[in-house]
Amino acid sequence: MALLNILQYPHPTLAAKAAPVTEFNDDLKTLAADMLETMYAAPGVGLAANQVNVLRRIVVLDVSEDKSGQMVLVNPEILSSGEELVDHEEGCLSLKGLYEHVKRPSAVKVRAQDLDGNLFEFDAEGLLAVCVQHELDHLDGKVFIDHLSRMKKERARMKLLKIRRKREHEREEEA
Ligand code: GNR
Ligand code: NI
Repeated sequence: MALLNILQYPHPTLAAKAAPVTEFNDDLKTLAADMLETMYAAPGVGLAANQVNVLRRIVVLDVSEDKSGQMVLVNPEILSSGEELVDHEEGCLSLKGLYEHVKRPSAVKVRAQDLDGNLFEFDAEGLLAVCVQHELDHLDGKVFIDHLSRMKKERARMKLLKIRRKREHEREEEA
C-alpha cells in the first residue's frame, strides 16, 4: 500500500480525458487500493485517477461516516440523470480549501465495472450522486469550478490563489 501524490489545479492531467481500462490485472488492483488509502488519508469522499496522475477511468468513493461504504468504479458511466437539480457545496482535493455551490441532477443511474471487469449498476442520490458526478467529471478533464459561470469561475480561481498564498505565508511563519 502506498500514499499517492494528489495533483493540484491547474495541472494538465486534471484537464485531460482518461482512457478506458482494458486490462483487469494486479496493477489495477494495486492502484485502486492505493487510491482508497490516499482518499481516506486526505481525507476525502472520492478520488479519480486523474488526480493521482493516471489517465485511466478509475474512481474510488466512500461517502459513509465510518469507512464502510468503499466503492471502486472502473469505466463508470451515467446511464440516466433525474430531472430535479440540487445545489450542493462542493470541494475538491485538487483545489484544496475552495468550496463553491454547484447545481447538478439530484439522482443518477450509474453503470461501472468492478476490479474483475464485472459490470454492475446502482442508483445514486444525495451526497453519493454529487460525488459520482464530481468524480466522473474528473475522468473527462473537468473540475467543479468548470460548472460555474465565467465570472464566478474567475472569482473562484482568485479565491484559490488567495487560499494558497495564505497557506504559504502560514508555512513561512511556522518555519
Ligand atoms: O472529498 C471530497 N468532498 C466532496 C464534497 C462535496 C462534493 C464533492 C466532493 S469530492 C471531494 C474529493 C475529490 O476531490 N474528489 O475528486
Ligand atoms: Ni475532486
